[in-house]
Amino acid sequence: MTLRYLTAGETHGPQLTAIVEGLPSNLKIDFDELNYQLQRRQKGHGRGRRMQIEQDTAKIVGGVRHGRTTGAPVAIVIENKDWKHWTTVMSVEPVEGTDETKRRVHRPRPGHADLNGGLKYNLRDLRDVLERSSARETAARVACGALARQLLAEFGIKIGGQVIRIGEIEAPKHNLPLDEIIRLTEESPVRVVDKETEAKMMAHIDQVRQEGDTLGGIVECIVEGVPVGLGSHVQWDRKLDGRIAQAVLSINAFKGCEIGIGFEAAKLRGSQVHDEILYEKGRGFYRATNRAGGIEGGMTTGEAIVVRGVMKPIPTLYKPLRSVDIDTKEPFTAQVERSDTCAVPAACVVMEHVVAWEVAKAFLEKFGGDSVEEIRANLNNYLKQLEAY
Ligand code: EPS
Repeated sequence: MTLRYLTAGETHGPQLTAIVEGLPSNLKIDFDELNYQLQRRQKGHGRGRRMQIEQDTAKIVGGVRHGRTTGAPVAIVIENKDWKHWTTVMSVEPVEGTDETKRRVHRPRPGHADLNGGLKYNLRDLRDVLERSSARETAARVACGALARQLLAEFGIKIGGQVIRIGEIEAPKHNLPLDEIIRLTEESPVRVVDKETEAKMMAHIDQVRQEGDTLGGIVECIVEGVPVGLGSHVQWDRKLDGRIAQAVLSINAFKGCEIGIGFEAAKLRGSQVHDEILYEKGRGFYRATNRAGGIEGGMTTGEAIVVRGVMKPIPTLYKPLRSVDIDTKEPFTAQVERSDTCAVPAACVVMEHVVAWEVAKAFLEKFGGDSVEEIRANLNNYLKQLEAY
C-alpha cells in the first residue's frame, strides 16, 4: 500500500479532518514541530482578518500511541475557531430560515469554483461549493505533509522554501545554502531572504490592498538529501516530476509549475541547459550544475529537488468584476467579502508540504517497509549498492 491521504471539512464548518495511511510504525512524532508547520502557514503579510481568529493546532485522534506511529491510519483534526460564528449557516442538521439567515450564495465570484461547482453538482446555494473549495483546506494538507516531512527528516532529507516574486516585485537571485534560506525566510513576513526586496514586496501588497485588488506570485521549494533514483522513467505515472507537478497544481489558485530552470530552458541551447556529470571517489557521481532541478528521466539525480509554483492573485476582490446572478440571470458586480490581499507567503509553506508528501511517497515506494527500522535497512542496503556501482 502506498502512502495516501484524504481530507474533509468546510472552511466555516466545525473542523478539518485528515486521514493519512501508509506511514510506517515506530516513527517518533514531534507534536510541536507539526504545530509549528501549521503556524508557519498562517503567517505572512497580506493575510486577512480570518487568520486573527484561527490558531491552527493538529489534534491526532488515531494511529499514534505514546508518541510513535503504530502503522495504523493517522487521523488528524484541526478545529475551525471561526465555526462558532457559523453554526446556523453551516448546520449539518436542516435549519429553518431565509436565504439571508442561511447566507445563501447565488452570485458566483469570477475566478472561484462557485459557478462550475454549482452547475456540475446541481447546487443552487453556491456556498455548498465555496465552503469546500476554500484554501482553508490547505491547513489539513500541511498537517499531512508535516508528517511526511518528519518521516523524511528521519532519513536526513530536509525541505525549505522561499518566495521568488509577489506581483511586480521579483527577488534577486542568490546562492545561499538551504539552512540560511530557512533561517532568513523565517524572519521575513513575505518569506524572502533579502531585506530590500522584503520592504518592496510589503509596500506593494499595502498599495494593492488600498486599491481593493489582490496579488499572486511565485514560490520555490528545495528538497535536499534525496537519494538518487526516487521515481522512475519506465511509466508515465511513476515519473516524479509529473507527480510533483500534479501536487503543486492542486494547491488552490496555482496555475503553473516548473522544475529546475523550467520555462527558461525554452530560450537556451542544450549546452547551456544540461548538467555535466562528474565523479569523485567517496562522493560518487554528481552534477556540475543543477539546472534540471534534481530530476532527470522522472528520477531523482541526488542533487536538490527545486520546484517553483505560480499562484494567481486571489479572486475575492474588493474591486468588482462582472458576473451573473444564477437566479435572475442578471449581471451584477461582485459584492465585498472578507479576504486576503496576498497569500503567497502562506502558499510557499503549503507547497513545501505537498512536495514533501510526493517525495515521501516515492521514498516509501523505493524503500518501503512496515517499520522505520525496516525502511532504514532497505535504504542502507541500497546505499551500499550505489557505493559499489
Ligand atoms: C479563503 C478565504 C478567507 C481566507 C481563507 C481562504 O477565509 P474567510 O472566507 O473565512 O475570510 O482566510 O484561508 C483560511 C481560512 C486559511 O486557513 O488559510 C478562500 O476563499 O479560499
